[in-house]
Amino acid sequence: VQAKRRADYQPPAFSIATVDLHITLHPTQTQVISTLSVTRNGNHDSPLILDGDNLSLNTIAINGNALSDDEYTVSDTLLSISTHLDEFVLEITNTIAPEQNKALEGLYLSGGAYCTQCEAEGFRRITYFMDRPDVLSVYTVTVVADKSVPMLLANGNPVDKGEVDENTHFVKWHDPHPKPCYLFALVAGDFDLLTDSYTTTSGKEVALELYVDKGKKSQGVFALESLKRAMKWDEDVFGLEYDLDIYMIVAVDFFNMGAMENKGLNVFNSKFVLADQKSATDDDFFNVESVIAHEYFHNWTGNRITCRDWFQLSLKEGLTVFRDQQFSADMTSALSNRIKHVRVMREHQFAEDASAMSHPIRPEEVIEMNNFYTVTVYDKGAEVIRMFHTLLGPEGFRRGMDEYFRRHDGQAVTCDDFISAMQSATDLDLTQFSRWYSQSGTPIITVEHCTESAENGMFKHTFTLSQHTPATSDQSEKQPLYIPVNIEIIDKQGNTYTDNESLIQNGMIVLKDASMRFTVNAQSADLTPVVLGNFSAPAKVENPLGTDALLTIFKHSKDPFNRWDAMQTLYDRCIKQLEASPDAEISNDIWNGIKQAIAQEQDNLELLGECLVIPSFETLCQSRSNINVAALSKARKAFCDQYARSLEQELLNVFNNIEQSAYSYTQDAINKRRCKNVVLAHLARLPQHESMVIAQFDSADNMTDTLGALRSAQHCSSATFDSLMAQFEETWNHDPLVLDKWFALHATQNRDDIFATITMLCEHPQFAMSNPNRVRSVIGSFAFYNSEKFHSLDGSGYKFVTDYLLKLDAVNPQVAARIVTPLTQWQGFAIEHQQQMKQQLGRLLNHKGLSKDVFEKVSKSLA
Ligand code: B3K
Ligand code: ZN
Repeated sequence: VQAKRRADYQPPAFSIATVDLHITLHPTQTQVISTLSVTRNGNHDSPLILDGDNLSLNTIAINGNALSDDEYTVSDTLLSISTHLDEFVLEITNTIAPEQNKALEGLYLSGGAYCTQCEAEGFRRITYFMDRPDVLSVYTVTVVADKSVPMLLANGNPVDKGEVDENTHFVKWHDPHPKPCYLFALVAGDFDLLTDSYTTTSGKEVALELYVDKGKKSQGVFALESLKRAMKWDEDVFGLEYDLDIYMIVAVDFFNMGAMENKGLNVFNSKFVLADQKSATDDDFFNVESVIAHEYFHNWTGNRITCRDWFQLSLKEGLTVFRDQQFSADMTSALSNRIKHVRVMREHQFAEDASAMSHPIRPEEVIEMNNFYTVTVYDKGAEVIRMFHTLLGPEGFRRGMDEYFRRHDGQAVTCDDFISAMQSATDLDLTQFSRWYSQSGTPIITVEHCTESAENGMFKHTFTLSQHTPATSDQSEKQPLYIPVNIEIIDKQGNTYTDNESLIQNGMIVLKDASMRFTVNAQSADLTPVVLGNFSAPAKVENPLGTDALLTIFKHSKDPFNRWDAMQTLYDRCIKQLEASPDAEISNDIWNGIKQAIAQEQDNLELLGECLVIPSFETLCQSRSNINVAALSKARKAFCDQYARSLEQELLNVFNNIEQSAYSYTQDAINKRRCKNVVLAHLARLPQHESMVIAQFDSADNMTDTLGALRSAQHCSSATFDSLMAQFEETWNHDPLVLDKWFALHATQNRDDIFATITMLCEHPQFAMSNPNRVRSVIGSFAFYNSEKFHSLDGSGYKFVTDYLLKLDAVNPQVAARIVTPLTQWQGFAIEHQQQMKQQLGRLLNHKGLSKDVFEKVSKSLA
C-alpha cells in the first residue's frame, strides 16, 4: 500500500471539458456509457490514465473507432489509453452491480433506492475517469430505469424526459457549472416529495425539493425550513446566492457519514433530515439545521470553488464548518454553540493530535483519503478560519472572502490561495500565521504570574505567556505559532486591568514568540488572568489558578464562556483530588462556591445548565497521562455522587423552578429542557429521586425529555433502567432512527453482562451490519463512550470491538476505520491498557485482506 504525498502534486495531463453519462439502472447489471471530450494539456506524449475500481469494462472507442488491444491496458485500478491525438472524444461502456455494493461508495442501493456517494474517490467505482478534484467538467446525465423506479434524479436542471419503451423511462439532466466528479450524484427510487420555493435577493426563483421515505413527509418540514433560513443567511452575511433553478435534497437510510453536498442534489443520512417533536430531540433538530446549512454553504465554499487536491480538504471543510457554526450561533445562541464546539475540540480533536493519526489541518501524506475527514481537518480547520475572523474582524474577513470569490470562482485551488486572499484584506502579516496549516499538534500556553509590591501601596504584576507544541507522531520539530490570545485580567471585586505596555488590544494579545511578558499595575495584590477566553485558539492552557481564582472568574468574567470554562477547570481539579485520594471529601468551600454560582446564574438557565455539566471522561483524559481507566472513572463517579449529595437542595430548587409548558422549539424552551435534564441526571444518582426520573419519562410530550429521563435512568437501579428501556422499545420499535438512541443507551451501560447485551442488540430485528447508523449506535457508542467496559483491564472490551471490526471491515471499510479510532488512541493510557490495546491492533494488522482504510490507521498506531 502506497501513500500519496502533498509535495508530489502534478497538474492533470489532460482536461475533460464535457462528460455525457447514460446510465441504465439495474441491481446487478447497471450499464454506464460515458462519453468524454478530452484535451491534452500542453506538450507531452503520456497516455491518458483513468482511475477505475471494481468495474467491468465492455468497450472503448476514440472518435467512434473501437480501440484495439494494444491501444490500452486495464488493471484493477487503472485504464491507460495510448493515443497521439490532442483532442478526441472517448466513449467507454462498463457495467457495475449496485446491489453488491456494501461499502456504500459509488452507486449503491439504500433500502430500495439507488444512490451515489463519490467523495472522495467513489466516482471511479461508477466509471473510468480522472478521479481527482482538479478536473472540472460540464455534465449531462441521462438516467434510465424501469418504471417501477419512478423518480430519476441527477445534478443540475432536468432538460428532457420520456419513455424508452413500455416498461422503461428516462430523465436527462444538465449541470451548467463545471464540477469535479466527486460532486456527481444520481438518485433513483420512490419517495415522498416535499416542495417549496425560495426567491433570492436578486429575484431568482429556486424550486426546493426534499425527498424522503414514503410516509415520512411531516418529518421533513423542519429541514426544508432550515434550508430557507440557510439560503437567506448566506445572502445576508456573505452576499452569496444560489445558482441553479432547483435545489434537491434526498434522505437515505444507508449512509457512511452525515450528508453530501453534490451540486444541486444533496444526499443526506436520514438522521440529519427527519425530525419531529415526538421522535427528535432538541439536539437532533439542531443537527438537522446545521447539516442542512453546511451542505448548502458548500455550494460556494466547495462547489463553486473547490480543492485542487485532497490534501487541501480543509479549504472547503474548515471554512464551511466555520460558516455553519456562525449560522447556528445566529439561529440559536452563540454561547451554547461555542461550548458545544469547544467540547468537540477538547474531547476528540486533542485526542487525535495526541495519537498516531496526528496531522496538520492540511495533511502531508495519505493512504486512504476517507480517513482524513477528521476532527482535525474539519473542526480544528474551522478554528483556524475563526482565528482569521478574529484577527481581521468581521468586515476584514468579509473583504477577504469577497476577494477569494473574485479571484477563484470556478477554480480548484489550495489553502495557500485562501490565505493569500485573506492577506489582501489586512495589514497584518499572515506569514507566520499560515503555520497553522502545516504544523500538527496542540500548542500549550503556560501562564506565569509574579507579584512585587511597588510604591504607594501598588503592586506590579508580571505575566509571562509561553507556548510550546509537544512533538507529534508525524512531526518532531515544532515552531512557535501566531496565537491570538483573548485575555482578561480581573481582581476579586471584578475590576478589570490592562497592561502597561498596551500589548493587549481589544481584549486580545498576540503570542508569536516562544514567550512574552507584560506587566500590570494594580492596587490589588491578587489578580486573576483569564487566558484564552472564548477558546480564541485551538490550544491548551496551563494556568495555575487556585479554586478561589476560578470562582472569581465565575463571578466576574464578562464573557459567559469564560465562566463556564472556569467551572470546568474547577471540576477537573476536584476529580484530580479524588484520583489522588479516593476517599477524600471535596471541601465545603468548594460546594459553597458552586452554590453561590448556582444562585448567581439562576435566571440564566442556558449558562447554568452548561455549568452543571461535569466534564466527560473523554475530556478528562486530555489533561491526564498514564491513565488508569478504572481509577479515573471511579474518581469521576465519586465526584458526581458527592455533587448530587452536597447540592441536592440547590439542584431540586433549580429543577422545581423551571416551569413546565407545552413543547415548542424555541431557544428559551430549549434552554429550560437542557437545564432540567442536566439536573435530573445529577439527582438520579440519589435513590430517593428515582421517582422523578420515572415521572418525567411517563409524562414527557417530546423526545428531549423522554431521552433525558432515560439517560438519567442510567444512574438509577437496573430494574428501573430496564423497565423504562423496555417501554421505550415497545413504543419505538417501528422507528429505526429512534431505536438508535435506545441501542446507544444500552451499549453505554456500565454493566457486567455488557457483551451479552451488545450481542443481543446485534441480533435485534432492526439491526443490520450493513447499516452504518445501526453499527455506529451499538458498536461505535460502546467503543467511544463506554470507557469503563471498553477499557476493562482484562482486555475483553478491546477484543470484543476487534472481533466485530474484523467482520465489519469486509463489509464497510469506511465505517470500520472510524470505529477503530478509540483503539488506536492508546497513548494517554497506562501501560497495562496499552499492551492490551496493541495486542488487538496486532490482530487487525495481521488479518488477511484488511482494507487499506483500517490498515492505514492501525499500522500508524503500531509504528
Ligand atoms: N463532503 C462530505 C463528506 C465526504 C466524506 C467522504 N468520506 C460531507 C461534508 O463535509 O459536507
Ligand atoms: Zn463539509
